[in-house]
Amino acid sequence: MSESDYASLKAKAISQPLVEHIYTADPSAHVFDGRIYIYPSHDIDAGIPFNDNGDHFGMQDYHVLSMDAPDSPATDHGVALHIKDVPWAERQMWAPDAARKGDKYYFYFPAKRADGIFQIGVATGDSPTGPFIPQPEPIQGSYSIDPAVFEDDDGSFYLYFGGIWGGQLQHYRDNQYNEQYQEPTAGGPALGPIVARLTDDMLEFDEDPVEIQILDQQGKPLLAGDTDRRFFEASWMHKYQGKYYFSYSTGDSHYICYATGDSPYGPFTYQGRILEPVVGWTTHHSICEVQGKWYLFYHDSILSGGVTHLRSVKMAEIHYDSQGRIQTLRPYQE
Ligand code: FUB
Repeated sequence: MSESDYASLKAKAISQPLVEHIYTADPSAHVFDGRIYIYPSHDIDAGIPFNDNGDHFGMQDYHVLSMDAPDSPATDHGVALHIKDVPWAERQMWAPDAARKGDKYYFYFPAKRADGIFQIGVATGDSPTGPFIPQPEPIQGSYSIDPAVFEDDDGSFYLYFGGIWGGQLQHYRDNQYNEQYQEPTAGGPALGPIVARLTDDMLEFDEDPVEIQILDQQGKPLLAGDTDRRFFEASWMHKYQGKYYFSYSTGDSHYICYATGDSPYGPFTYQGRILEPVVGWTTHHSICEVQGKWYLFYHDSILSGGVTHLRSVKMAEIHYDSQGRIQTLRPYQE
């Protein structure tokens, strides 16, 4: 696409970047004490050539953004955690999330160890904007990418995670790593996201992680070849009118989809798309209620002129119909 194509898409975009002085992606949004806090990846050009493993996503630190209200400017609170301060991590700080329990904040993040394997770490702080102090080791039994933390109504916290291809989930079965394991063939059930309840201190898994099933309307697992609907990465969980809404990216088909269920462990039944494809290969989101309205936080690569690893976080209101179905957003007006 030419520069003028991007200019015209920018004009048609339903929302503009929340910040433009740095590139940000993978926004996980929460409201703490009435203020919106966004935990994004901090995209940089690390000079690493593009490949299918996503090595060009060479992020090294995290910033936290915050806003008074959906139409207010976003504040960048600076570096909240840097890879040089994480003893076990070597590179690629990908999509994070955060939670509050009591008066402490817990920041969950994936990164690669020196041997190239992704794990998930946790860092703690006294403020929603950090700084966050990392635990010396990753969460025991954690693997793959894209942690998303969800607090249920009974006060239990769950960590959802996983992503195929560069996120390495295809190399795991029953929580065991084997490089020989690959994505199932097209006619087999797709790999599901993983969930584990967290311990009371929020620092470990309280149980063995389990794979979540995403079913079609007939109750059959989505197939690996069903790339328009199967799970790829970018888990998110929210609750709406008592139902659990699990949402995710379909990766190589570039949709944000959702599935609903009656338990934080699923199974979840596929319902439809939340967001049509954005500019850039990746799509990643969170959903958060702010002042009685619901918002999708997402990203695209318009500001960088389509550079897939230089993205900008955005937000747009979403709407449910009377059946609890989420209306699909088109990120650029026709
Ligand atoms: O930002 C790096 C990776 O790109 C994330 O972990 C994925 O979800 C995708 O957005």
